[in-house]
Amino acid sequence: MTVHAKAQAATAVASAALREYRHFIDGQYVAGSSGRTFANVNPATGQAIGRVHEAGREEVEAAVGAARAALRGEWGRMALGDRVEVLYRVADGINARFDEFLEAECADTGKPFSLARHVDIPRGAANFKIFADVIKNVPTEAFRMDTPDGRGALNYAIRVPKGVVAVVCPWNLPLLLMTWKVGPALACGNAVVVKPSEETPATATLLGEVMNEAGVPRGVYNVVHGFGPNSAGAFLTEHPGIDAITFTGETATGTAIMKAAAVGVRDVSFELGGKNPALVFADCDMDKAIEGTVRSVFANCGQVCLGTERVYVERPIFEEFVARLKAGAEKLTLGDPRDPATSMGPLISQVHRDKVLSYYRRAKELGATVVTGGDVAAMPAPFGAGSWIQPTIWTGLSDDSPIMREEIFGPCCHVSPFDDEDDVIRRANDTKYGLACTVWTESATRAHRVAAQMQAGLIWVNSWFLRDLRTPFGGMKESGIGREGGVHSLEFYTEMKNVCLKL
Ligand code: NAD
Ligand code: 6OD
Repeated sequence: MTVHAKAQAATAVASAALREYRHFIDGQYVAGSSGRTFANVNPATGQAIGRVHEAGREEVEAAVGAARAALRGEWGRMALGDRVEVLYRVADGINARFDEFLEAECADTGKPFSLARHVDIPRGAANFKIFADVIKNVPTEAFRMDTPDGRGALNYAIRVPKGVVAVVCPWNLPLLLMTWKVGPALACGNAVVVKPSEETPATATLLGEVMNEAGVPRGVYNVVHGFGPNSAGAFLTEHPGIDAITFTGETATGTAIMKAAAVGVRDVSFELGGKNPALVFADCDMDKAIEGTVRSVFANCGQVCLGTERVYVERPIFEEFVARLKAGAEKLTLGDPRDPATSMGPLISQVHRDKVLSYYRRAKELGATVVTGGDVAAMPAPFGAGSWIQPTIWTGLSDDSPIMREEIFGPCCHVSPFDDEDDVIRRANDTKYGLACTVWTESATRAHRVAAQMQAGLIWVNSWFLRDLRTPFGGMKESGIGREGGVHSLEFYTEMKNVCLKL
């Protein structure tokens, strides 16, 4: 791990005037009626960079009311072709203000600009474009049926929007994950009320301006800020005017939201936690496996739900793999998020760092061999008060250790040897989660055989986080409910009505 001695332009972010984040309701920025605000902190510096208004029930009521009115108004009547054009303009609007989104996302998360420039912001725009294309091209189903009079009947299905959709988001990929849900929701003709994470209010707020500039009718896109329980998140998901809830975040939060959704029998789509395995076979291309595993463990400082936290390596290559993974981790450069040489940022907050550090301590207590890392990362000014942490690799723990069973969501993994394909599949599947998995092998036969047996919604062979947005995305077991992506998103964001026409 390298730490940059030079501390340059991030100071500009830290010393800039405090931004104020208001709710975006009915096409306008509004302050909270309670007058309550909370601090928005840049995790790279630990400094407050903004104040965020906290929504009470009153703002949630106004946002849901605005969304319902939008459905009754111009948006509800808009022709599909016009809606598609509007969504293209939203995508263009994000691209036109690319640098503003980039600044805002990196200030909220501390992530390297190089990462957000290539992943978060372009995907924010693509999420509108792709779902505009999907809705434009989706066919419907029709059945010609026989009837006793010989004249027959024609059945055809019509898709209609669900209504007002609550979109509750996490902090790790704020714009990417929010638009991944707002894009298809709007493409299908719904109106949304978004609750961004309390840690990352900026890009959801900025998107309100883009929506207005793109000609999205007021009330279609609303944002309320605040926390989860007894705050905006709970007020929103409990609101009877919400027709469906789409949520990305922790499994425990999903459980609470599902209880709220039960009242009124509202539909849910959940992308939740993971404890994802990597299976590295002796017949892999070692260079590819190392490069991919370094990314899947450490990208975004390990704060990716799809990231690898358990690595299983076939015994003949175990020692070499661990040595090369260690070298890869130690090459990561922590430093100014603006510096193109920086490859790893901080964790999202001191609170999250405390949680990750508790696992670092626990691993040592349980007798793990600390291959590299294991502690906070000491950083020079102005990053000294940021939530930096060392990339960490362990070996030597058993499969039933909490390090191997609980989601840590930090830049760390445990590497274990294995001897037998069937046995490693069993061990990798022995978890309550089922989100993602990577398989590293040059044998196509093995790749198919193993992929077929993995209990995970997403299986990458010789790659990681390679995304085609037309494909089904989601988790098995406690990693989620439902699939989004391509036409699968339409299943959640629309209701289908069957029309039976007697001929
Ligand atoms: P979180 O569950 O703590 O919070 C997510 C959102 O839910 C926030 O906006 C929060 O304010 C809100 N919230 C919290 N309690 C709520 C409640 N009772 N009612 C309504 N809203 C509530 O998750 P996080 O810490 O922001 O994100 C990290 C977690 O998200 C990790 O577990 C990670 O695996 C998961 N995640 C999953 C995916 C996926 O695609 N499966 C993607 C990203 C993150
Ligand atoms: O790429 C996506 O569509 C997606 N939902 C990614 C999730 C990443 C989790 O942190």
